[in-house]
Amino acid sequence: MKIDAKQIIKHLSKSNCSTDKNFFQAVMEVLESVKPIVDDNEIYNTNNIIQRIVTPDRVIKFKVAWLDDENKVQINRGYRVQFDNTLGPYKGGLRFHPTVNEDILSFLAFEQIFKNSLTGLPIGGAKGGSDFDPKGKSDMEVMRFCKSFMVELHRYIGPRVDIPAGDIGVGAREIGYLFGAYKNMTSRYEGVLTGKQIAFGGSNIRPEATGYGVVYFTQKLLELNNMSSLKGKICLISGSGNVAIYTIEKLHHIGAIPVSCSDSRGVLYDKDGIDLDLLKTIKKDRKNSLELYVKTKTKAIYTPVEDFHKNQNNLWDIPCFCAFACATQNELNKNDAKNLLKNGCKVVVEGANMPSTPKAIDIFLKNDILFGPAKAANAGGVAVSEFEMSQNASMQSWSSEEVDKKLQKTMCNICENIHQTTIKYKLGKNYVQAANIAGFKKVADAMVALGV
Ligand code: NDP
Ligand code: 2IT
Repeated sequence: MKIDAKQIIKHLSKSNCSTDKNFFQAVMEVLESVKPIVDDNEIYNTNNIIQRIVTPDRVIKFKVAWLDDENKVQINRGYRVQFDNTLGPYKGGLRFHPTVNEDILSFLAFEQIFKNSLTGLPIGGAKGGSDFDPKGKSDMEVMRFCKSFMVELHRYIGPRVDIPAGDIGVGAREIGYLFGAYKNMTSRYEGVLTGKQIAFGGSNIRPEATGYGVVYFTQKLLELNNMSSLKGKICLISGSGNVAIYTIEKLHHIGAIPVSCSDSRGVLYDKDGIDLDLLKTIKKDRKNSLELYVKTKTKAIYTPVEDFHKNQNNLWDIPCFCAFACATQNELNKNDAKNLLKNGCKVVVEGANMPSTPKAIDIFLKNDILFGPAKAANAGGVAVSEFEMSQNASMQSWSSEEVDKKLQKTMCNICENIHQTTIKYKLGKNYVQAANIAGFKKVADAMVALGV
């Protein structure tokens, strides 16, 4: 069977009413990547694997009505995209952000299938969330929203059915309120959400897992490519949320020099290395601007978004050895990629989901910048989520050391697996294609084995 990716997108467009720009971008990348194994494998054709894998099992959409602090009823949209449960129960985060819509969640749920496959753990792919914006809301408003959200969501999830977790705008606080609501509504104390606090069934190292995993993955990638380690190297990081902060923390642990971070309002550059305690204090309640940092560290430079391009402080203009994109989708474009190249960057790794545009990835691949794609590099978060599920199911709690060791092993295995895939399929250093092939093959073969 010959894949015609454009034809498949056309077919998908007909069955979707929204403009699915992000979803189609994610689908296109996977379909282009897996051509070599699908074109030569008739069994995938007989079983119509491509059409099946790009079509979500179900998209659940619901209304979330909640009371604000002035006792006014507010309405938001809630979603859960249960994309595929071939390898295990649906698994993936919840995102609360004003930009959330079906397109964004479909792309994230689709990516999650292959990421979860790469972990080697028994988990399928899903994503959910709401256009609710936790920013500027009181604690009680967030709690009431989470409760209303769970009133609807609890019908569709369960520890062997679908296990949500955090993502942008959903951290330990939101997971706590969501878990409390589920427990109260069902009278069941079970591992239905991951990213819980330790006191009520959370796993050690889950908050750190994605960021630490990104760095473990990068270290292995450098080793397999006979490149020098990150020690003493200048690193750029975008974002200043969960993934960015723990990427910075692990980079400090191993003696690298993380010099930047960012948020939706601006970019911070501290050539002496980001002061992590100060950053954590500023970002604790997710309200403050990074501008506060330069009040304490006067040599650091803060550039608000409005001033980008007026000077040289746009994040990806800063010279570095390695760049970690840890904020959001499509945050790193063609021009950013050119700037990184011009300034001698040797490695780019994706901590966020799909942060690089296809044109940016093209530039990395054509110019020998070693590129670690999101599906592989940021899988540490969901891997430790699965460890949390295991601990909950067996009523146990593993030590930080134990979880960290398992996380390191998982990230090294993922890197080794996609490295071997580049060799087997003669892909050079194209780890994007390798991650897609390795992630896809496991799901596709299982789909065939399970029948329709
Ligand atoms: P957080 O909510 O903790 O932090 C998100 C960060 O990204 C904030 O600094 C935020 O800035 C910034 N950001 C978000 N949207 C935008 C935007 N449109 N433009 C500029 N900056 C933006 O989320 P996480 O750190 O958890 O998630 C970051 C990325 O990592 C996402 O792509 C997520 O899907 C991915 N990811 C997360 C995992 C996890 O375990 N949490 C696991 C794997 C991937 P501001 O505060 O100003 O909005
Ligand atoms: O994108 C992701 O992998 C996550 N947001 C984490 C998902 C999870 O279930 O821990």
